[in-house]
Amino acid sequence: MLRWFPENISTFGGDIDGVFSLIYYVVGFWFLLTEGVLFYFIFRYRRRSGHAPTYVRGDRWTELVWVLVPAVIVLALDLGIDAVGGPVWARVKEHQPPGGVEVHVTGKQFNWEFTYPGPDGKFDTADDVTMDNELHVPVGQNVHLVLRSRDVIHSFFIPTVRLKQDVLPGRTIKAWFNATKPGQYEIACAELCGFGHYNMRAFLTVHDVDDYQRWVHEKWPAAAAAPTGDKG
Ligand SMILES: [Cu+2]
Repeated sequence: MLRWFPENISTFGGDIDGVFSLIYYVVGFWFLLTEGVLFYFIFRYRRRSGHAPTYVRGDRWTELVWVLVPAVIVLALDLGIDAVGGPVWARVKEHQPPGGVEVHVTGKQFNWEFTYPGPDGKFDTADDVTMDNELHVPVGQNVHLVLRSRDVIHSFFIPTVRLKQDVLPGRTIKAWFNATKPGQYEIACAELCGFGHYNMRAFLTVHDVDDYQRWVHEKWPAAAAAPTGDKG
């Protein structure tokens, strides 16, 4: 695994890192090899007195092989990466596991707004609770995000959760994660969205279960008695 990565605190983060590492090592190996061969050839076949240059037409099989063999290698490696990445994509992006909590996220120049359903457990009602730049979730539960933008394209990025999702005006996009470790983690906007983009920063707080109940009790007292585990 790559040591310079941020800490992983998400259930699917290991899978994402696995695909990233595979691509990193495959591309890194071939990059070094091909650049090495390129510089060797540049040196080996440099201009020297007494050596006339050869005109290469590229229409003989021995010459075509230099194109066709790499093409087959690239295709094979692509398919190999697809074979590993496909199931991870299906698990993380195409499927929403049941249960947990739901939070609506709105990107706007230049804040992230997080909306909770409030005491009645329903969205788009008068008691919804909205906070700027603070996402609070319980540890070990599925967190369902419903992402919207009020103005331009943003990208919702929690590095430690290995979640990055573009947020587009006019569209509603779902995402989810399940955090494995309490703590406070950074949320960023990963799409250049205007002059305040650099400052479009929020924090994810992952609470242990009791702590989350305490936080909910503070924010919307009527809901404190209700058990978590139901989707809002
Ligand atoms: Cu943004």
